[in-house]
Amino acid sequence: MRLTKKAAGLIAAATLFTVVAPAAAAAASPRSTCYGGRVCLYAGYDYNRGQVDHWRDFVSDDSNFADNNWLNWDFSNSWTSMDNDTSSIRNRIGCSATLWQHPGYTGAHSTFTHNSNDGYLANNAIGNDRASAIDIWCR
Ligand SMILES: [Ca+2]
Ligand SMILES: [Ca+2]
Ligand SMILES: [Ca+2]
Repeated sequence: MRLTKKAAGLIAAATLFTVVAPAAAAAASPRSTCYGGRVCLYAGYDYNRGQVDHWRDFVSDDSNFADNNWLNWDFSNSWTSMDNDTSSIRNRIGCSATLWQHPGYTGAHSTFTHNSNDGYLANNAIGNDRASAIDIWCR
């Protein structure tokens, strides 16, 4: 006689995965996003893409950049002067903003309307690495 073995398998599919997406390391990305209510200036072309992320945002006029340092991506002080170093701009302040060549709002200048972006200031009147003041029309 032969015995037929029957294997009864019970598979308990206790496969319940609770996937908690880890908080994205937002701090690791450049500050190329400019939030509402600000004008954002960048030390490099193209909002610092692929470059050292020195940036700074403004909510009101600043007549002289000589006493402003760039911020790092994590908002820390870069200890690098932002005077004569702006290369691109995003405007989200809600009105136009003008960059000026010299402190006190004089010299060559370029105006950027609300919601505009310019990743290459070399072909603007203000030029590359020349801005020393910002005039925000509505503040
Ligand atoms: Ca620059
Ligand atoms: Ca330009
Ligand atoms: Ca200047």
